[in-house]
Amino acid sequence: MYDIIGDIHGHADELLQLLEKLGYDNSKGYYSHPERKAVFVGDFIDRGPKIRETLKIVKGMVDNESALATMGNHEYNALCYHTLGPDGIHLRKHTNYSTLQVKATLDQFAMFEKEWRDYMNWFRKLPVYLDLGELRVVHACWDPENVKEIPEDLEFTDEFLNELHTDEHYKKSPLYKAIDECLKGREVRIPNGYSFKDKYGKERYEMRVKWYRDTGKVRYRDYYMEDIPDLSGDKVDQNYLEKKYFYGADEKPVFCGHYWFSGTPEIEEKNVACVDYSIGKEEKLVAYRWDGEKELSNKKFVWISGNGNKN
Ligand SMILES: [Mn+2]
Repeated sequence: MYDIIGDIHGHADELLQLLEKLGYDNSKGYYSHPERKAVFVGDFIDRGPKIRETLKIVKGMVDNESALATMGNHEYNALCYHTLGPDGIHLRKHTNYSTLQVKATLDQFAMFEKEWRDYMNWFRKLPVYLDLGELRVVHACWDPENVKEIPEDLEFTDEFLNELHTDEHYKKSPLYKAIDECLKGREVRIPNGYSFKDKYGKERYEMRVKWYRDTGKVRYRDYYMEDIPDLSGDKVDQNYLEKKYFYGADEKPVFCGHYWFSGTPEIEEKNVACVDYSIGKEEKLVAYRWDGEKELSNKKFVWISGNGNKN
């Protein structure tokens, strides 16, 4: 059975505490559990104080088959940040914004360039999603149509990343959109000229949505990841949705990270749970202890509180 572990963002101390709480130990030279496997949802890097240690623990477990891992948008962004396009400019441009996001990682690897390159080569092979029979794991959003678009043996080589950034693919091909939604979630245009400011203070006209809510019934407050007070009580205007599909109640349980949730971990739906409760902001590093159940339960969350958390 599996323990699904949320976004770590360089918080290796809390990761070790969580693994110990879950009954994993280091007796084999990597963390393992006699009966269970961990599944990491990605976002190992950026922000936190111990990124190298985090990668060492996670990769050590994956290499020795005591864990599986999916790619997060931060690993993907790191690859693009370091990959040159045909014009000699990086695929992820080195703006103040993108550089701020990767600063902790760059600083901590400044003296360890080869080690960083080796980890990036490992990122290239991380799967975008994991379908484990009765259980699904993806960093941000599961949509069966997206999953079908993505080849199982996909590797994020320089060539492939460059191909994704050509006009033919970038922000428009089914493959690009499938990878983008798996890693970053579904975003929809906000109606009537409304916008909001993200956590970096950047003005956003598209909203991340709860892709497992019934788009025909839901109100904005239960669909949008951020509140827009003027829209909150209205039913979602389906004309603004590129896709009306949502992850239905009869689908297999799916786990994601990515959304910087706060407070006490709770399932999102009977078959959907997010395990990112913002250890990147010193809140909680969360796991879900899955024992094969089709209906998920709030009782199965296990977590470690970060320094910024008084709970
Ligand atoms: Mn993320």
